[in-house]
Amino acid sequence: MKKRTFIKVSSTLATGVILSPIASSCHNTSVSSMHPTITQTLQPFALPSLGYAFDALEPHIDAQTMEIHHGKHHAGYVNNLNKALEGMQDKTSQSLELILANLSDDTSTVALRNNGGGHYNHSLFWTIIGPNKGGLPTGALATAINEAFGSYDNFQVEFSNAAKTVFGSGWVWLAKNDMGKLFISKTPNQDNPLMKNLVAEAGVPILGIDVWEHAYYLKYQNLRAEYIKNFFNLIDWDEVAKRFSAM
Ligand code: MN3
Repeated sequence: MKKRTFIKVSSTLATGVILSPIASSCHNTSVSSMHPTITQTLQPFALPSLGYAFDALEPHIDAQTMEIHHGKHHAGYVNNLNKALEGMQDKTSQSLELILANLSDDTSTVALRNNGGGHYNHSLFWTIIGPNKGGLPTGALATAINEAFGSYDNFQVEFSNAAKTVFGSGWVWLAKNDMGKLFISKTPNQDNPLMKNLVAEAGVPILGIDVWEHAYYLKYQNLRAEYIKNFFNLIDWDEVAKRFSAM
């Protein structure tokens, strides 16, 4: 094989790991069939590496919180997800996104819902924050935010207010519906907008904030609003824009 051909094939394969479309076992208009996968496509699922050091998000998120959050909480979701999938032969070749999209409100799939959501949500979360980030979205994403919320400032207020008012444990999302429109939503526990049978508004999340107490309590204690304010100093808008454009 010529060197140039090899490089082309390699880069296609590398991209495929992240952006491979989901097998077409669901109909084309479903959001779940249109967006890139976040986690690896082959099971069993594994804890992804962070991509930066535990202390890299200081002072906004402290190193101890990151170490426990990634190494204990997220690892726990991955382990329990794999356990929940044992014996579910029909799901062993499915992407996590497809599994989540097909969940129903059925008590027999509670472990799959909680741990599958937990793995997906945290895998997304680590990638849309990073050291020396923050700032403002640009390009098509900025335009879409302005269209949906009037202005970036309004978006920030609405997103922050949603995050402040999650009762108990949960997440707040910026997501894109299958009409291409952005929306903000709150979900309890480890649910997310991919779970189209379980949420009020379905879509593909492109940004999310974890407002479980384990995400901030060591540093912020009861001051969730401070954590939310500082979260904006960590958002990797280039990464969010990639997810926005990928569908
Ligand atoms: Mn968490």
